[in-house]
Amino acid sequence: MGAFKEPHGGELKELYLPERQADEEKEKARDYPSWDLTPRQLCDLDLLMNGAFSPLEGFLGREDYDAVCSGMRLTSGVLWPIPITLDVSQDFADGIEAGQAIALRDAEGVLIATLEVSDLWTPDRAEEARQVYGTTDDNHPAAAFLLHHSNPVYLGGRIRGVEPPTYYDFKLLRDTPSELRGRFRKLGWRKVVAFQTRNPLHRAHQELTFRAAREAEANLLIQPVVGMTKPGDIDHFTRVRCYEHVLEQYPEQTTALSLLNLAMRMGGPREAMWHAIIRKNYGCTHLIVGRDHAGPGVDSDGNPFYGPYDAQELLREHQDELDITMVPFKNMVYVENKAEYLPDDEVESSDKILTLSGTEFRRRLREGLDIPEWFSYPKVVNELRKAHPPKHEQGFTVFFTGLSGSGKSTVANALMVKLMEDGSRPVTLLDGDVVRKNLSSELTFSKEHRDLNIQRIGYVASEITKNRGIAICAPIAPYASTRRQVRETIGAVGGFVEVFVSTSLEVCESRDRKGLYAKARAGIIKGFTGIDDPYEAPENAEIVIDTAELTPDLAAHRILITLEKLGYIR
Ligand code: PPS
Repeated sequence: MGAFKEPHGGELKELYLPERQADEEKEKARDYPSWDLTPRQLCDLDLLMNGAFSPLEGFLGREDYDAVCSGMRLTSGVLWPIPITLDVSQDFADGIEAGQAIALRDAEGVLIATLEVSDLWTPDRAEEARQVYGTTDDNHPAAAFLLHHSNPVYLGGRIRGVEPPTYYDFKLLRDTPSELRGRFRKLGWRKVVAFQTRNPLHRAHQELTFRAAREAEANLLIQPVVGMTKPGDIDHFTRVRCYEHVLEQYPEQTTALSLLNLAMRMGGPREAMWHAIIRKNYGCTHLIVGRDHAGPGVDSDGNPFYGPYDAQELLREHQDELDITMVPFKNMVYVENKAEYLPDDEVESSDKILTLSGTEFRRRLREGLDIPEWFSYPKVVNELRKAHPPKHEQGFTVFFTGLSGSGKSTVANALMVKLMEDGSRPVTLLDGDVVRKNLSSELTFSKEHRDLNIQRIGYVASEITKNRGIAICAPIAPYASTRRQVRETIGAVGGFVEVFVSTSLEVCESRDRKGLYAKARAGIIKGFTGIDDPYEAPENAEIVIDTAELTPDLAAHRILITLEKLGYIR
């Protein structure tokens, strides 16, 4: 069958052992040194074992690695653009020798595969970044990964697959290359155009993909990446629900959806080649390649890492050898007077074009504003709105900090009651004293324990915030760096508003409600904040309140007004 000619002149390399041998391997592996796979290694291993990375039969050995980095080919001469390597810690590598087998396990300790180590070496990872991605700039996700997060030693060798990693989500949409080839065969799809994506699809995408397939007289495979994409991308759960809605828009029997557990590198032209090889392995005959395919964004000087058409050019150069056809992505625009999408080179000068930039789309989504139907499908917009609610439906944390006796708890209580009266979301108060009695009951007031206490409060608050509730925290939190960490953690999942209760030490000490300042001055309590332990005042708190000047009621009211201004309440 012409359309299903095997890639690289060879067969699909599935690396799974037959069942009996897999059972024996599991037994043997009990005595092997065991490596816990990182999320990225698990994605790579999954696609190695299921044949998506054919003709690779394991993690690259040193010679293949050098050849791939410098010349985009394996030592056999076969094109392979991205080094697939197993990076391990120095400690782990110190106990390993070439010729030995190791166990590769997932985060829960399940044996996924064993590796017959043939090579063990310390690569020059900066050189790898330069050769493969053309940069060592930290803004490039793959270069930053190599320079700051990868492990220093690489192990190469053949893989013996024991069991595929378990994924509990969208099982019916996850296919191995042989499953997908089988489906194409069964459906009689001799030509298949693949579309790679890591973003939600809107109407323009539906139009361009369908047009690409029609022009190639082929069927269409939407194959989005659900492994690892660019940091900051929309989570794959939301995206896949969106893709399922978009699938309904294609004529029946023309288009399939299948998820790809790929860990993307954002490697531009080389990554486009890699995507083509993978799609070929999945039985596709064409791949749509857009402007700046798998682009990593801009470098620290604001310049793009790759030219917008570099990926298309590289793939065009190698498409015959790879035996997959590159289909350039057409820029589709909505022509209002014709009420349809057209490629921009087919637009006439009298046509009225409507556009909505990505930035404007995200702003409207964020602020709950109208998104026109010509731009996207209502069901898709609805999914995205659910995942990214406007600010007044997002969770947030109000984080009080200030000296003991500054009035944090009183104002925090008043604020809690007012927010409960408003009733928009559930409210939890994590007061310093109360936390110390429960969550942190075993902790002292040493620097380490205070940090741990604040980290615990931050963790609970971030969970509440993520789940769209309101967390009010009121510890002393005397150290700026710990507060910064908490701000970062919570800011990534919702709102964070810091309230500095700036009531002076003199006032706090004169109040001395619990008599603790007197004890601290007398040396009975050691390491008391403001007396013989530092309080680092915040420099960029959203709100500053001095309870010597404001009643708790007014203070809480001021915070409410700020929350309203910031858009968290209405
Ligand atoms: S911290 O630094 O954020 O972990 O402190 P926190 O958990 O908010 O606990 C502060 C309350 O503990 C009482 N207390 C002390 N505070 C400061 N320093 C020392 N050494 C200390 N020992 C006990 C004090 O009553 C604080 O209560 P508040 O509500 O802040 O007045």
